[in-house]
Amino acid sequence: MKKLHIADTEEVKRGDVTDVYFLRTESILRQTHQAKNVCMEIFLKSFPMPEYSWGIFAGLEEMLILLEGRPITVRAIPEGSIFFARTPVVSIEGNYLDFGGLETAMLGCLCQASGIATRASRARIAAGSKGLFSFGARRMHPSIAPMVERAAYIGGCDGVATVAGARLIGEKPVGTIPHALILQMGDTLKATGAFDEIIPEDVPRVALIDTFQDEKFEAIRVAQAFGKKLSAVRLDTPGSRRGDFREILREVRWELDIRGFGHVKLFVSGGLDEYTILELKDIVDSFGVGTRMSSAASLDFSMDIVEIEGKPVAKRGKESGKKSLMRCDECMKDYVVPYGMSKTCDCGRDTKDILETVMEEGRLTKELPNAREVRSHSMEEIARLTRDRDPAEVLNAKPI
Ligand code: PCP
Repeated sequence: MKKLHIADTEEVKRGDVTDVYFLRTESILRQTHQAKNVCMEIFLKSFPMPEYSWGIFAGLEEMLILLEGRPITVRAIPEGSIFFARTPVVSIEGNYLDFGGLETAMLGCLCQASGIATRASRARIAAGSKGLFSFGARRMHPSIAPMVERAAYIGGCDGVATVAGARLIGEKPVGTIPHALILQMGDTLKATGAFDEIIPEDVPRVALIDTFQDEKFEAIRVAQAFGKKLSAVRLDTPGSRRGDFREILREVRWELDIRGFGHVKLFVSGGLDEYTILELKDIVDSFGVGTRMSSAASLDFSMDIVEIEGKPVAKRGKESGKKSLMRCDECMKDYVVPYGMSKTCDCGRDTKDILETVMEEGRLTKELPNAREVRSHSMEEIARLTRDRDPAEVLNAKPI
């Protein structure tokens, strides 16, 4: 059977996904016996958008899978942590020949996942306590869908849509009804009725109401037909009909409420991001976010030598020497200091080094947290960052 155009785990671990100049570097270092024991740091020079002032670190678990068994030591901030530009998120020590050739793959694990997790966290902050679901796997290569949805979940999604993504994070997949079902059955009520008859009872009954008719009248129709059984109506209204989407949603809410259907929630999808969520969150109960989350801008981490044989050295534009990243948990402020140095926060509190040793001589120093635990850590960090602050200000969004 033909293979998809992807590199499998073995090929990536073997170093096949590497820029060829690293292979050439390795052979030159071997033949000249010039390979050195180095300390390399991974950090982000700057965020891709001016609105971003922090990110959510993701992809560490996959990066460590690539490094397992190699005689190196890794310190990293915990997956799911908030991080800032120009702060080291990973520090690796060992002989360059034992890990240097994996730079391409290691950064690839971190850049894309952190980009998605960061965009998801922004949607999380915008949505507050409203439902937030990852609906964007269809916009990315199918082979990475589990990674994409794990990152979206870590960033703050309450659930994911693909079976493989849900399996990876240990949750049940979440979904409603596609237009394809309604179009083939010819009517929204018929399709919702068939769903209700055939799909197990523990799956919420969510009627998609933008296929044929005006959403207001379809909402009334399905609510009258299904009453208490109806959990929500989903509006995936196409751009050509969207007009003032907020007004449409407000009207649907009004019409449902005055007829005693206050229990029917509003579920929205299509073209959403943190900014549209901010505009709709006071009316909408759940958001399904696809493209803007799954294809979020990659965060361009780089990996640079900062020590050679224990002596500080770095290229121009990069501070040399092994570092500690001292965080004040109260202020969520970080201080980059020479490794092992203590630092008191400007607020007077102690700080602690959040670059924790996670791998020694190629073996994990502790069991890695599962996806749910990583997400919990991320939610705690976001809560600290956003405490007593307006979501729009945290997101550097235009005030609503
Ligand atoms: C899309 C599908 C996804 C939504 C929109 C993601 O609608 O419902 O869940 O949209 P986004 O990528 O713009 O955020 P359709 O493409 O109409 O698909 P379907 O009929 O299967 O719902």
